[in-house]
Amino acid sequence: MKSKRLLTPVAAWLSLLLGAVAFPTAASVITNNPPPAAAVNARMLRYPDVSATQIAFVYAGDIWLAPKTGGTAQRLSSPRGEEMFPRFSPDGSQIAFSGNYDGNLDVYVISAGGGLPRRVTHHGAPDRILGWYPDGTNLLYATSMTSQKDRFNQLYKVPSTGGLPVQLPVPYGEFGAISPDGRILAYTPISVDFRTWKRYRGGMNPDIWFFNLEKGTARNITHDDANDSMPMWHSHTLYFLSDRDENKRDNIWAYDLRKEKFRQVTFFTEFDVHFPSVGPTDLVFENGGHLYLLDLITEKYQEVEINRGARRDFYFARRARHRAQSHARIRRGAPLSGLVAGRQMDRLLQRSERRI
Ligand SMILES: [Ca+2]
Ligand SMILES: [Ca+2]
Repeated sequence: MKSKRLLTPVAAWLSLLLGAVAFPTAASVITNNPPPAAAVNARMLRYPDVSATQIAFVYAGDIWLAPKTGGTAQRLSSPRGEEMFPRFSPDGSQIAFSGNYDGNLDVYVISAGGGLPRRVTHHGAPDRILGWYPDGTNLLYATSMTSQKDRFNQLYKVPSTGGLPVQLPVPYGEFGAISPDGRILAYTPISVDFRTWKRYRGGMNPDIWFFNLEKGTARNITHDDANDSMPMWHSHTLYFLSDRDENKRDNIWAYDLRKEKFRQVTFFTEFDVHFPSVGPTDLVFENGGHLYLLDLITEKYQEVEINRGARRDFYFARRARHRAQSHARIRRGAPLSGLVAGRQMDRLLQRSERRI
């Protein structure tokens, strides 16, 4: 009995000791030995757009810029709020985006070269940027500010320099784009683009409509029970996203406006194409977390390689963010001053790069 009573406290003490030793050891493995850069999953590159020379995309809630040909990405925005849907102006000099800085989404415009963004919308409802008018001076966005219900959006036009928004004369709108001559709005009244549904065929799938802004007439273009969304104008072609192929996988499709015929452009079978956007000579989209660039002349596409240096930046960005923000002393209620943190963070990232 004596030995049994002795063994029990000794065993308990040993297990406590081992536990105390084991925890810091495990923690040190996690904090001091990050996985090699090649193993870091930096594929979450979302909501891209392309100009004549650059690709803008969102990673970890910030907007990044990379050369159109691939290479090292540079971070354009640093506030803690999430930015979405960067959209280049037609000349590529400015980027409109939606940012959530004080509890709801608003539209901002920032120079593609960096600096302070300019706030464009101010309503308490979420305002999701869709793109620029071809004139380069107005923006198209979707908002529920006058929907009287938050279950659907309507389309609005607003000057990129700010001002009173004007509602477009269609009852609902989720995604849309203005034709190069400014006469036709291509749009979807509803959307499943933020859903996780696969191979869905039902009443929530949108069709793409053409609304003639001069005549006030509307025409259903796609007439299909598949998802037809994200209309993008280029010359005499309307590109769009659709899961109308035999695999019911979202791919890029094209509608020839002169021949009035559809053709499939991309043929992904494993993952859906997400959130494509068109630029002057290319179309960019995300598939499986990677970015792809599609040449609008040849309609051939290839992955855009964001190089290892940038991927390392992404990894260290997670840890450097908090240190940089504390250096910058961002005041509550003034999150845009976080752009100052961007410069601090860049310096920390450079130091991190030198260490590895
Ligand atoms: Ca952000
Ligand atoms: Ca808003």
